[in-house]
Amino acid sequence: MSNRRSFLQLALGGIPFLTSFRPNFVKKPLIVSTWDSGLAVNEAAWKILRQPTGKALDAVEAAARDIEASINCCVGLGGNPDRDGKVTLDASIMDHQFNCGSVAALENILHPISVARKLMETTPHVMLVGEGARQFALENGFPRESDQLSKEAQEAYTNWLKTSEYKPIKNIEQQQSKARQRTGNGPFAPATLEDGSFNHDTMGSIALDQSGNLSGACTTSGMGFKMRGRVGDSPIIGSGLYVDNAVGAATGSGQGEEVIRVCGTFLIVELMRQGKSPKEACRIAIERIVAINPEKAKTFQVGFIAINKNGEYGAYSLAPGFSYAVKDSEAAGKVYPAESYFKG
Ligand code: SD4
Repeated sequence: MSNRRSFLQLALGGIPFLTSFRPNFVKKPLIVSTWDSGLAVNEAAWKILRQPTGKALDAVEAAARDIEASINCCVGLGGNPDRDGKVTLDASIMDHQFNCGSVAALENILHPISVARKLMETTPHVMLVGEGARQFALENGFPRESDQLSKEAQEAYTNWLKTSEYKPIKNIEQQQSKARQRTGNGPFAPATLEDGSFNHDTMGSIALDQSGNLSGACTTSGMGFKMRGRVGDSPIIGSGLYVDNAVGAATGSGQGEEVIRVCGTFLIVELMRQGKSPKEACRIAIERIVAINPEKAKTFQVGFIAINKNGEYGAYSLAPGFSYAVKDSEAAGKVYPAESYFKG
């Protein structure tokens, strides 16, 4: 998809010597979001992007808010809790001028993405965590929501407690490697959920508005049944989300620890700066993760999406199953399966 041919290339029948020629023809507006659920959030964002003055920043925030307000395993207060039964949220947002804001391990607040934006716009800071993030949110008028888990999350947690046999044990972290050998996942966040699906569905959205500006947002409840206080890639600028308005934007979903290790989205934007297409850049970042430990790479999922300044987009994942949703001015929204490094 990243290699969508331009109008000029199509008109000339895709003459090979023109394939690297990039005419000054930018496809905008455009929004790309992770997973099939990106389809719905793109629609929420489109109400803003279709306006001539609609801002990509407002659009990606609207996309994130849309899913934060729904019940699903992996985003918002309805998501799966940590292993102590608390839902802790991570989110980040970045605009076309390197302004960025993020919150991590935030509890009881419905819209972490808007807290991240508030932080970005009203303070000199980039990131707040835990109790400080919640205090900031409450002081800024975000209502405090209850600790009650959603019905779905309560069921999943109850099941997880059974199979993991988790009981809070002092210094359990020191026993992790043993436990992991015994159960495969031990007290760590499991890579897969009970039904076999990967333990994530983070919503990352990247957009290009009609003024040609890029922005991105990423929001998640993180890996279900994670250790208390664990922070993934999603709120870390350059890992779960990065935007450089001169080049492009990238975000992703999957096992955050592995994305943090390679500064995944910063890497993708830098690769696009060097001339790689969005899809190639995502693929190279995935290969970088595989190269660290090819055997281990078979046990988890990471999926990246990217767009560039020309409105080209692409994605690539480690394992099959990652998908992404695209909405541009040409078509109704579409979901595409991402190509993956491992084929089965
Ligand atoms: C994390 N990247 O916390 C996230 C996981 C994810 O839905 O994709 N969650 O590591």
